[in-house]
Amino acid sequence: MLRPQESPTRELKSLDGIWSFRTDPDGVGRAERWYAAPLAGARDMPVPASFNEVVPDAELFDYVGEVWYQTTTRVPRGWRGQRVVLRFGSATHAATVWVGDAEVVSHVGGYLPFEADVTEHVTAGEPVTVTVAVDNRLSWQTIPPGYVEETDAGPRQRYFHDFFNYAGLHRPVVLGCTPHLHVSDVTVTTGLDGSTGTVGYDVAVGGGTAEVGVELRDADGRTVASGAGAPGQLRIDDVHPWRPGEGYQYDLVITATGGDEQDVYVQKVGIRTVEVRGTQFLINGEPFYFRGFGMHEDHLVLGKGQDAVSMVHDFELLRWVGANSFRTSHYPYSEEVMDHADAHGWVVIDETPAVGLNLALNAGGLAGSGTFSEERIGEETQRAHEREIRELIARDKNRPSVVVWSIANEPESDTVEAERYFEPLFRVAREADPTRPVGFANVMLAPAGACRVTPLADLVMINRYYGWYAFPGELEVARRRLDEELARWAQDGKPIIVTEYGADTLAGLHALTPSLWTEEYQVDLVTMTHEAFDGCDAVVGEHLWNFADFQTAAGFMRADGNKKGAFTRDRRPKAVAHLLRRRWTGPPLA
Ligand code: GCB
Repeated sequence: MLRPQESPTRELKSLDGIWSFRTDPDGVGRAERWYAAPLAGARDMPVPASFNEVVPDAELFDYVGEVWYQTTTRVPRGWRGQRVVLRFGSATHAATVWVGDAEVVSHVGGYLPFEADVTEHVTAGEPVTVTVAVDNRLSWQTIPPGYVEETDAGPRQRYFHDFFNYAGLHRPVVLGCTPHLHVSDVTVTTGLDGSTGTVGYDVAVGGGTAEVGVELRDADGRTVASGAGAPGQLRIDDVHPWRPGEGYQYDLVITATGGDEQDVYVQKVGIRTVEVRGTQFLINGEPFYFRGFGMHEDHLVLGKGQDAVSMVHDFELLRWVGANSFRTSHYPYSEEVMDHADAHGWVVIDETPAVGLNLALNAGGLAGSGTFSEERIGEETQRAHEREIRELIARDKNRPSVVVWSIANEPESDTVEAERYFEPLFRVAREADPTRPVGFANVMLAPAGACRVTPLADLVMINRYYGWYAFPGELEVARRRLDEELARWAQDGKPIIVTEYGADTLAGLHALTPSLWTEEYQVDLVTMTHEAFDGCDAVVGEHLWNFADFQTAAGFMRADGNKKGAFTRDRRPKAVAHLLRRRWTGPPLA
């Protein structure tokens, strides 16, 4: 799905700001046609943001069900005769949208965009009301999964992943116009051969047939190659590649012309290659070592709301600490984050929202029961998972920053059922994008030899908590076990990225003797872990868990959330951040 943009033929109007908002605990809004009139009893709610913490109200914080958002805007009068599209960056986890009293689109999946052609429901120059019912419920059929339990105090959402179920309109909402004949999609693939670069492109057009022409312009606006026809291949001499740390991008200016209409869409292109060769991970043919974090879209009050200040600040902290990469744990991040990564040379492991597919973890009373079964995670969930993979790749396929698709985090992976569940999903990912390696983050419960899903992957990605969940306080034993496990994985002959390691740490808690939760212990554990990585050639990456402390569901394992951050939730460095900075800004790692 194309990212909306302004171009010579396209305009955008942001619908971000204060919307009317109300909850619908009795689930009557649809029957009562709340979209057909101003929302009664509504309060103000900012968009984009999670709704959970904006109001100090425990019921809203833990609310389960549909909430309603409504805004009125005026369609620019210059849009007469144009195709008008309404687009949401995301709605967590499901949404139905009305324009006036016409239902225009429904979408399931909380972290990917969707849009509706609303041309026939709007009039240029006239006001229009947009109403959205957003459902934050997770079920056995959703990705991520969960279930709603009826308790004496009302419904409670249960889920198996370790981050708070923030919900709402988390990302920008825009109204845009294009000509009726329009560029509807483009796929680019890039190659490098010495100083020559190639850009393959395939353009799709909607609303009629068109002649397609493309021009590739460098960052100074000079045309360096051009072509005609919807699919084609461009050759660029003296190419300026996209590199980690230097997000050089060209503009592919696409022009579609048909009848008396013309559309222009500009696709950014970073020319780079990605390859797994033996135990190496190569970007532009050179070995790449991942330094960075698993992260979360998580901020005080904003929850998972996209916010430019927080986003740029987080990237500046990543830069300060010497990171070169991150994983979008455990769901696709906003397109604003991905644009920034492309433009500044961040290397990204792009993850679907398939987290919590493992009843051996965080499953309370269900613990240990079979995860993959028709009553729980069965074919319908698998179809939802497949859709998430397809939609993620459709959104991010042209992004140079994305070098790996991670199709799940810590699923059950040591059973025949798991292998059966995942085998077709790897195929889906590879069909949708034959150019990037595909993997998933393996859980400690399925070590080398026992994991039946990692053999399906192009690389080994493991989350390991030696010294924390395993051998807490016993760093010597932890080190031996970690060495042994890394050596076993190395025998697979694939690169290993340790996608999580770390320790919960309360900023400001100190001790002279090894003591869990202290800043010293986090430093000691991370030091021990790095020594193990440095002793294993197949390890090509280290992503500490987590970049910053983050909110979780309530539980006795968590102190106001997960505290494994290198930074606190308000982005102050813990001692470990300085350790990472010394390691990551020192001489390059092997
Ligand atoms: C994991 C999960 C991550 C958790 C983390 C932890 O393995 O992938 O979502 O937050 O462990 O801190 O327990």
